[in-house]
Amino acid sequence: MGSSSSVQLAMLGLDSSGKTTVLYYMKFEQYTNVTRTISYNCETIKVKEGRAKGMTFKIWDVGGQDNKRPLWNQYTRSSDGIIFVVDSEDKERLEEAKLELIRLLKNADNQKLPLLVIANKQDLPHSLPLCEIETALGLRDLHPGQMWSIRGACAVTGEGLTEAMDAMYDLIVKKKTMKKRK
Ligand code: G3D
Ligand code: MG
Repeated sequence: MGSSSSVQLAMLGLDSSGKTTVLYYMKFEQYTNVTRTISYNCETIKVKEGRAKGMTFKIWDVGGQDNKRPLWNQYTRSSDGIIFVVDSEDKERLEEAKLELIRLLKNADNQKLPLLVIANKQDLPHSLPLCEIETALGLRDLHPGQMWSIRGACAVTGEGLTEAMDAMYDLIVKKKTMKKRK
């Protein structure tokens, strides 16, 4: 992928998982106090570090309240990848997050998109480790063709976000290479 490439990503997940905070940390490289997302936010982010350096990510951050979730497919339709954000401390809602992820990935078109799970809020004292979130979301049981990665992050300090976008970049490159071989 050329360093001037542009990719479009849909950032989804339950409300309050930290999607908008992640988006604005990536945009402004600092914590931004955000308000509740009513419909969506969209930002174009030029990556300054990591393997995706020089690339442009256009990220759609879509409201995660339950009445907004049916709209998710409208955003994934034109995307090159899906970022699914979860709150690593909210154990009660991990099951709900799993069900929404399964529902999203029932759509055959979405199975073709690389999936990056961001286990956000890793700074919180009772946050679950990545391996437990991986299990709780059933990532290993996804459709066999589904490409996925999981990374931990904290959208308040920005920790882990570069590595997360590196992982997304790697999946997109892998996908492109596989397509070319076919
Ligand atoms: P959403 O867009 O997914 O709905 P928001 O989520 O970005 O609006 O974040 C919801 C709340 O979680 C916000 O707090 C935000 O500051 C907080 N948050 C986001 N990411 C992190 C993180 O990594 N660690 C911690 N500790 N908090 C985080 P408020 O208090 O404004 O509701
Ligand atoms: Mg939001």
